Amino acid sequence: MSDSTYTPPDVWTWEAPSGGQFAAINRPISGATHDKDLPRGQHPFQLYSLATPNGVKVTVMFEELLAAGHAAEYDAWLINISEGDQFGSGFVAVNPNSKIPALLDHTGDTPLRVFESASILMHLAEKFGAFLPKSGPARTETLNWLFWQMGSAPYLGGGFGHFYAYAPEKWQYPIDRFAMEAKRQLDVLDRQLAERPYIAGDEYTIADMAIWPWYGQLCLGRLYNAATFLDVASYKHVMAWAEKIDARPAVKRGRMVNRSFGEPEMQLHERHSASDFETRTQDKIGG
Ligand SMILES: N[C@@H](CCC(=O)N[C@@H](CS)C(=O)NCC(=O)O)C(=O)O
Repeated sequence: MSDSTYTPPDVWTWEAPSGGQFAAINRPISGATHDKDLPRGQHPFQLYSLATPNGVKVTVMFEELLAAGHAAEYDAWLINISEGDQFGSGFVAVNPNSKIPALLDHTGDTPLRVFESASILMHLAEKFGAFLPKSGPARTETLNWLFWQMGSAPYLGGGFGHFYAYAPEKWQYPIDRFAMEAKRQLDVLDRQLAERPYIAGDEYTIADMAIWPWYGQLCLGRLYNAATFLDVASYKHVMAWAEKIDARPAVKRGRMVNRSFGEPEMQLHERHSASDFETRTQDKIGG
């Protein structure tokens, strides 16, 4: 695998896991591996997720909506992707792509499935008329950056993060390739944030909520332990924006929901009510 003389066969076949973190859950076919219904709570929105950057986008959005007074009460259920929960039949019915986050919206006559984090953010923003300008250039600019995030973050996560932090060995070629791209993306953001307080302009929007969990948390030293390697301190405007968003109470709560790793006081495995942040974190309930 690390042999530079490797010659790809005519037809790739799935053999032994390729090694590295997550190798056990990677497979070249889609669909359910086992029957498992999803739980349902009492609120109109049922979220099935995990506090990775893609999951945090949506829990931050819910907590921001609630903080702004919208009726966005939700139940958040933990999907443990390292144990294969995303391949259960109930989850696959909500997201055939088997990735968190996935949402069931029960506010209509029939449950509506919403998957892909940007689709969930847009769905909620439009439903509540919040964090996305309704029309005009400001709306377009917000969507520009929302979709920039969807296209760019796989180079940071699946590219840089995978080869820098998770691959079984360190190979210079992919680390150079993706460090270069991650730094170029940070520079794109830095130039944008030099001119305005939030990504898309004067307002905090779903574009900030999508980009911060990846690039903001990278700058805050929470992703891949790569802050020094990528010299994130040199992106001063991204850094200041990252800290400003990190200070929002709803962002702190959003980071805690469906978190099953890290400090016990920051872990709220399931969220069913606002009081859970005071009473149901892992330091309180243990286990
Ligand atoms: N483009 C998707 C990406 C979602 C995604 O990659 N989720 C990861 C966790 S961050 C996942 O569920 N991985 C499980 C797997 O690959 O089996 C989105 O933004 O919702």
